[in-house]
Amino acid sequence: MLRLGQTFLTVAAALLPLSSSQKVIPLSGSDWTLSDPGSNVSIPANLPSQAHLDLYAAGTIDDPLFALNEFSQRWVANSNWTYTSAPISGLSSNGSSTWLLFNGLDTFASISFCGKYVASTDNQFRQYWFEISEILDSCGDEADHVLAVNFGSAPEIANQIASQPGQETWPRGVEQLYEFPNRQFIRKEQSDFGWDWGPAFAPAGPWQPAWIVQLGTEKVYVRNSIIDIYRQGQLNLLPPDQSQPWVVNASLDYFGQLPDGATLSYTLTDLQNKTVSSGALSDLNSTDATVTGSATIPDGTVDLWWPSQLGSQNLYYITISLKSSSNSSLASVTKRVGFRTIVLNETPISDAQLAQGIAPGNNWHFDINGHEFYAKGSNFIPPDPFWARVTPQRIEQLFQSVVAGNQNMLRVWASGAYSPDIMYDLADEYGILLWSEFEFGDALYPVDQAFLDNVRQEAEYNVRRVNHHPSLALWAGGNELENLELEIVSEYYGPEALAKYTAEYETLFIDTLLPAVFENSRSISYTPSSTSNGWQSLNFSNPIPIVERYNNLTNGSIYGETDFYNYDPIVLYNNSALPVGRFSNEFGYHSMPSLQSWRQQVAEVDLSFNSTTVLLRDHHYPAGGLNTSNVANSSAGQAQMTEAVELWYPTPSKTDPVANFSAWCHATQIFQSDLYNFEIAFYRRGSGLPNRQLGSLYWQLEDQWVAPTWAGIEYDGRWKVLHYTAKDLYEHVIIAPYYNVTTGDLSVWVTSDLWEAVSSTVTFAWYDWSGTQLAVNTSLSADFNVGAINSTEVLQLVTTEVLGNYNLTNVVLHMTVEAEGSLPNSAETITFRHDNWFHPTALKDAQLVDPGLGLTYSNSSKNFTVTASSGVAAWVWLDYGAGAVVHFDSNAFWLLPNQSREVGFTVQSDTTNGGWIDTVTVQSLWDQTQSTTVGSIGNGSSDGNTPAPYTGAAAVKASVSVLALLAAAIAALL
Ligand code: BMA
Repeated sequence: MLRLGQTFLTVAAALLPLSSSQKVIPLSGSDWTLSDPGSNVSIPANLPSQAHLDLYAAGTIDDPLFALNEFSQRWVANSNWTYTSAPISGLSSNGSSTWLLFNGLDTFASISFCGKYVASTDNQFRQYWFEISEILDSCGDEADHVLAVNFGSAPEIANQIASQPGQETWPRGVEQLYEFPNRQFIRKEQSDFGWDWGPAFAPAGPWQPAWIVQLGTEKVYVRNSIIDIYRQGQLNLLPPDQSQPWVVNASLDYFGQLPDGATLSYTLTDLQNKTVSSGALSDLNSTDATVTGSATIPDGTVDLWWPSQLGSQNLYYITISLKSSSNSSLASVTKRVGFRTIVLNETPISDAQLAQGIAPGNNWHFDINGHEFYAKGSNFIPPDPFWARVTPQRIEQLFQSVVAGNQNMLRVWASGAYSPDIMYDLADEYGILLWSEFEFGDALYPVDQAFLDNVRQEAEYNVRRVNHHPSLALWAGGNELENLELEIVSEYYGPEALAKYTAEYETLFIDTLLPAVFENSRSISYTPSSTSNGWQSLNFSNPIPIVERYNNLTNGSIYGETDFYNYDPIVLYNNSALPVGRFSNEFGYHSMPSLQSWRQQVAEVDLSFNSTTVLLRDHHYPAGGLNTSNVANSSAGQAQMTEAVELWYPTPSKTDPVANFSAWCHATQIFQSDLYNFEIAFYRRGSGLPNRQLGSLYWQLEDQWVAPTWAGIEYDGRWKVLHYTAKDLYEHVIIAPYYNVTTGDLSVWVTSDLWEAVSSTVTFAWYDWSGTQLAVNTSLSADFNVGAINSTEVLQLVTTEVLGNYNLTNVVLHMTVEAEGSLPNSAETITFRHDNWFHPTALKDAQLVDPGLGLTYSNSSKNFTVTASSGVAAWVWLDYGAGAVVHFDSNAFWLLPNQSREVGFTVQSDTTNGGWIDTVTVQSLWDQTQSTTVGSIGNGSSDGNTPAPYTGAAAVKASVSVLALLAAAIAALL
């Protein structure tokens, strides 16, 4: 992976105009006041911001994320908020034009300058610019140069729009209603009105930077731009000819006055500032808002950009210069770019593919630089209910976890906000493909002309803003539109309703959004809905080239992507329940966060599974309205987790109530991981089956508060069990069991996503739980060849036949694979190793024994060593106390007696000055049922185990830590 450390420079450079007679005054800063006469508030404020954040900083409200403040702070969403600037200095009256430029106003804003009305806005996702020259000319002195932006209440305005006469309605159940209703009428982050993993704050405010720009005559300001890099002849959605030269198409969006005869040129440099290519742009085309041109760069001039683990993340800077006919600079834009092609390949299965055993139908996978690859990843949700406080550092820490978790793709889910540039910048550097979506989800939307025009503007702005990033993988119209929304209509409201709403769906998601992508970019594919069965036909001689397939399916053929949820925990290990498609874009089950995280947002007295606070923070299932007593729905979600634990695992039984709560939280995470392991292994095995399955993106990467959700990473960055086990199952070469509980058929497969065939050696060993090897008559070792991005069966048996002499509750199978090979685009030979475990009965029924776990820490090697001494240790778990975010190199693994594992770690943040090391504990499934004697895990006690012994230099620290543990335990009791 390439790291540049130049991210911020890049962003700044992209915005800086290079012209002497321009003045650009940033409005960011703390010189603002937030007020609402209705609630008698007037406090210092910031830009960018959202009202809740300023109110919290001023002490007017408590932490919005604490306990049930979400409910008690609804008045904030129902109020009108005005952001007022201090007098803006430096505005000269001799500029020929003066403009306000906002990169994002959330959402219904009325803007005034010098006390005079300027304009109103109604779309969180658009950039707005307004000329205020006349107002400035008639304004008094500098003290009057005051900007005020008044934000109306989004929930109230949404209700007003919904109740307008003649407004569109939909049948009951079509709008997935979380908390505030009517989100589909407004262009604002849809999850701001509530979702099943988050709170509903409906925040308001200037959430993105803003500027005042003054221009001289015949001057322009470039407010946005697009750079599109593609192979000559390339068409969206079709694999291009990789031998063609690159085309660079650049288009600048400006305001001001473009003089006649202006020219465009480009300079492409590498990151060391060495010019790689330069010249004039040809085929110039200008309007009163854009100026466009293109150049051709021969193939081989540049190195390709690749996703993480598939090659290097080669990046370049491109500067586009706009000059007058007399060669003086009008503007210049620099963006960091990469050269790659990425295509969502939905072409029909070819004869050659059929001959390889691939089932007929259509492909549905991504090709990077002409290569198919296995997409491994998860779904990204807004990392905070308040985007204005999401720092680049937080995104970078998440992306570090994504890459450390062996993921190469994120689906940036459709009902948050369009990702900020910094997110794409970081994804470019880390090699993470971002499947990006327009912000529509789990509803059908209005199609009146004003709404469509508004959407088109929003789409154009964002498509053009981010297109140059090599990490941009796809545009999708929205979330669960065809597979959920149109299905609901079809199932409950009949063919007439289906025809009407399908036509409306096409008006918005095909006729409006597709051209917003295809008329701006040749390099990016578009699909109207995640999830879908893909296109049925593609013909670029039609103005709208795609015809969706919907349910025009042929028996025996396979199409499209899958989305799968089943909250009956019996689904675990039931292969026949899982969908067989070409790609899985979401699947999952929720789990509780850790005790350490709960403590950040919930009072100590509420730390129990069914406390009102914990219960009501479970929004699965959502309240479906504004009631604050969603006990029945929340209980159903909580029950799904507890029933899963009771069905499959030893039930936690600790005497200390907080330790018991913690053990339950942990148990729900083990079930979640078990289920995702099973599903990821199933989807990945499909790469070698007729469905030629080429992607697994689970739901969901991370949390935006502390609550029971599908996340693998908690709000502060701590990894749940899931992120560790997904990392393991996303290794390149994996071995995994597939078991039919009813018939006893066990089959073991090796799956590889490497781009060349590898020969592998697999081993099998049977044990009882005490770790004694069993004389089971099956193969113990064998060699296999696994094809490129493929899977191979390496063992097949019927447990009842082979294990007839044994009690199945006392049998475990350990399987390993070792393969030599290379990563794509690398000559280095690597040994890939993976191991896995199979137990024929539920772990609840297994004859677990105390594995006698021990833990040591070496200060010199900075490694922990975990050892099992007296039995097979299942789900070994290294844990650590509050105040730090640490990722162990491996966790949630299994150990045989007399086996030990060294575990390194990465510290992501630490307020304990290294003290977290002394809080590390180790446990396994066995410990879940052992009673607790002292304290609680989160404060560093050992959950019923004696604190782990340390060796070497760390021993000194350890003795200090015993005191710290005691102090913490006493504090917890007081
Ligand atoms: C899918 C997602 C989200 C949702 C998740 C869990 O529906 O697309 O809308 O949060 O599952 O229910």
